Amino acid sequence: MSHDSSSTRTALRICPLCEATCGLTLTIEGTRVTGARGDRDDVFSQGFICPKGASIGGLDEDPDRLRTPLVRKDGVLTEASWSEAFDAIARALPAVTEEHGPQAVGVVLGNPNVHTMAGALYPSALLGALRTRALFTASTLDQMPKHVSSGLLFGDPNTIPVPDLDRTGHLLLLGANPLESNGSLCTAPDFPGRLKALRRRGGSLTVVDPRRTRTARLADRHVAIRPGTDALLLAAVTHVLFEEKLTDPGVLVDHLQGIGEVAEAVRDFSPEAVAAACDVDAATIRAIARELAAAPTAAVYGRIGSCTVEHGTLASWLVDVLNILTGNLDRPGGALFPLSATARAPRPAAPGKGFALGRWASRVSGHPEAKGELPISALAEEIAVPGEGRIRALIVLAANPVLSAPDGDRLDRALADGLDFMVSVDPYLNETSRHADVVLPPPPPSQSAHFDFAFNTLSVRNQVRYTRPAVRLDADRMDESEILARLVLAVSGMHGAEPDAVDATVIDRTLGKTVADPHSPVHGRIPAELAAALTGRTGPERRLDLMLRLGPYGDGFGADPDGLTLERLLAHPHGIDLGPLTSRVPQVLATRSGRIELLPAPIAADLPRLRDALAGRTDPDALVLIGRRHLRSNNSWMHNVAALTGGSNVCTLQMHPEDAARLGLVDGAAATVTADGGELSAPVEITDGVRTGVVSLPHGWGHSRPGTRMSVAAARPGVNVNQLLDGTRLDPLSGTAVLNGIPVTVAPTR
Ligand SMILES: Nc1nc2c(c(=O)[nH]1)N[C@H]1C(S)=C(S)[C@@H](COP(=O)(O)OP(=O)(O)OC[C@H]3O[C@@H](n4cnc5c(=O)[nH]c(N)nc54)[C@H](O)[C@@H]3O)O[C@H]1N2
Ligand SMILES: Nc1nc2c(c(=O)[nH]1)N[C@H]1C(S)=C(S)[C@@H](COP(=O)(O)OP(=O)(O)OC[C@H]3O[C@@H](n4cnc5c(=O)[nH]c(N)nc54)[C@H](O)[C@@H]3O)O[C@H]1N2
Ligand code: SF4
Ligand SMILES: [Mo]
Repeated sequence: MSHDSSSTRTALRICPLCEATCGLTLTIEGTRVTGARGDRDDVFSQGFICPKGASIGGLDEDPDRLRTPLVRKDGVLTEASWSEAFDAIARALPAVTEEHGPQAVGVVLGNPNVHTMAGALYPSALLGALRTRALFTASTLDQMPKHVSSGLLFGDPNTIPVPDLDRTGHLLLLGANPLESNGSLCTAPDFPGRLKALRRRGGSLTVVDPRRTRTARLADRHVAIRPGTDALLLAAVTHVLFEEKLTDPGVLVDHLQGIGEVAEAVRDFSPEAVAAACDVDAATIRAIARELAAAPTAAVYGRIGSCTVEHGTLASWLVDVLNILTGNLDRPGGALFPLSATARAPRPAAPGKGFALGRWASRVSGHPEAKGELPISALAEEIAVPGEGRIRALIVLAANPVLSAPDGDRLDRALADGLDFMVSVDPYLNETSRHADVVLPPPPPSQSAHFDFAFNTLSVRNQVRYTRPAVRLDADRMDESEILARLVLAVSGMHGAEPDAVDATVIDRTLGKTVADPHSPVHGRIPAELAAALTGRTGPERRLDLMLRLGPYGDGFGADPDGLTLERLLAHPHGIDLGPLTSRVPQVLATRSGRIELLPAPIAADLPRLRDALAGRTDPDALVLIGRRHLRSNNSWMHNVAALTGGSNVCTLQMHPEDAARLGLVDGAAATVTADGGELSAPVEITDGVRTGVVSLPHGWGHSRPGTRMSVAAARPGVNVNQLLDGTRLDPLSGTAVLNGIPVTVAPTR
């Protein structure tokens, strides 16, 4: 690789900007990324690219991106050296734990942790070193309901089935808009093309969404449901399957328990009973059920609009209940469990430990933990409310909860006034990181290696790809893996040790366990010899090699000489295709019964709340608020790339013409929106793309706070939709914030 500053070359880089994980071919002049196109030879994405991927050069060289650490000196964030920054952390954080106990240090993990290698490899070591339960992540603004339903049904919260997009005959898609989001919990580069291919091969698509989205416009049937009522709709579809004797779980029947109980549980939810609440007529609901049952293969898939709602866990559960009852779970063309190259190698089916909820609770409001996390909606009160166990220091990795979580103003105040010490690992000085005492900036994507530990477990095809840094790390920057390893050392009393020590510890521990496992190909071998056999230039690469070799396709350190290793993967720069998804039940099940537990007790206990929702809303003029995503945006942090601003990517309040007329609002007028948590004013965009009774604002805007350094975003700040929430509306089983279906009033701004 040449680093001559005048030369032009290309390099491969897997795009980290959304879950589609497209392979990109970057054009590099000197050390600058001057262009990006889809890598036609990528085994998975085959040349697909979207406007965000094409603009990655602009993001990479954004002049507002921090280059050096910032350390607060006399109240002011000041450029500092890496050693000053880690010295400050090593002085402050262990002292907080020592004085106030481990729960006094909170950790916040944001979305980009699933898009970086560092975010996959180091947070568990960090949490282990801190011994804190004060963990808050973007999952409780997102997919936690799916983790909970999977944990309860299958015994493992990460055992999530994905729709077999390329082979299914029918897709029932709820609350997702992959034509803008490019898909989520379903990694599929060129999701739009795959939906069009479904139609071309004679399959059908039903989209349930209060808005007529670009995805809905591709559908055979678009159901403009009333927000927040998907669980009712799905319960009614389930009801019809039982009533009309359309259930047929097929070969799954030997691995199921609780079918009769589910039939009983949905008895009250007839299409006629839910029609008014959902604002979907009973005949349509029956048609949805019959189509699902009649399709040769089908998959039900729900995302944000079915998760971040009052009954998010129930809706997520019903999605898979329907896949199971129609015999589509675990069969080609249905919904299947991917098998990632870095997953644990499959072992013989056996009962597992099951999934427990609520093993502890949050201090102030007593919210139960889910998957070891507390609701991020409760972060502000856990800092602000005095008492034993209050959070006094915070480590924020790749998160911007001041904009992304409910009631940002309260959190903003809590971060400003309630903390003794805060660290942010973030490339930007933004609404959240401006409160930190130390900001540690990771390098731009071009200077980072990439492997999709998370998304390969959610991928519509088994495949494996790895890209090394496309550009050499600038001398004054630090790789994010090293940043996080040094952070682990700084909080463990090992400040100053070599960061590789963290990786070596993980490798030793993993090997120690694996050689003791009779099902492992390395059973009985000597850990030190195996560790010495690992290849890779860096700690993260050696860990990747370890996982690949012990994984389902691995060489097992020689047990299968044709198996996967890091070296073999490096020899395939466009990736290795590992074939279509295959059936994995019962081997994937980890419930205590060893079966799919169709009606878990926590779900049954939450059903009365759903029954209460049958009453629906009575005021015909009532409005509810929902969100939306734009193709050229990404949560709160991509509004600083000039190439992606403008066009349809705007922070407007979408409203149906009838509602606008009733309220005396014209297109472009300022409207004041009021809800539990506050009010804001946004320009109205009148469109019949959103149904009556519903208004929509995108999230991630509101870049108007002082002390940030995002000049492009600040020029078009928009408003923070989450300011309308007070943080009290949660899906109780998962602790996920209700972000869709919020009652609001709207009036012209005076
Ligand atoms: N109303 C409403 N609110 C929502 C949603 C909604 O639909 N409606 N969606 C929710 C969802 S699904 C999510 S996932 C959350 C996201 O919530 P967050 O994760 O809190 O928000 P992001 O905007 O993704 O912020 C990511 C942060 O990571 C930084 N970052 C970017 N790249 C890197 C990197 O490589 N390394 C590091 N260390 N940092 C990086 C960014 O600068 C930014 O500060 O928002 C949620 N909020
Ligand atoms: N361009 C872009 N891509 C992204 C992101 C981004 O911010 N921008 N964010 C990334 C992240 S973190 C995630 S989690 C994924 C999310 O990926 P998706 O789940 O596809 O996200 P959205 O595009 O928000 O689609 C949610 C849809 O739900 C609808 N909806 C709202 N309320 C309800 C309801 O009650 N019921 C039903 N049935 N529908 C409802 C909304 O109108 C919207 O069209 O996208 C990822 N990709
Ligand atoms: S679809 Fe997602 S992964 Fe693909 S280029 Fe666009 S942002 Fe990157
Ligand atoms: Mo998300």
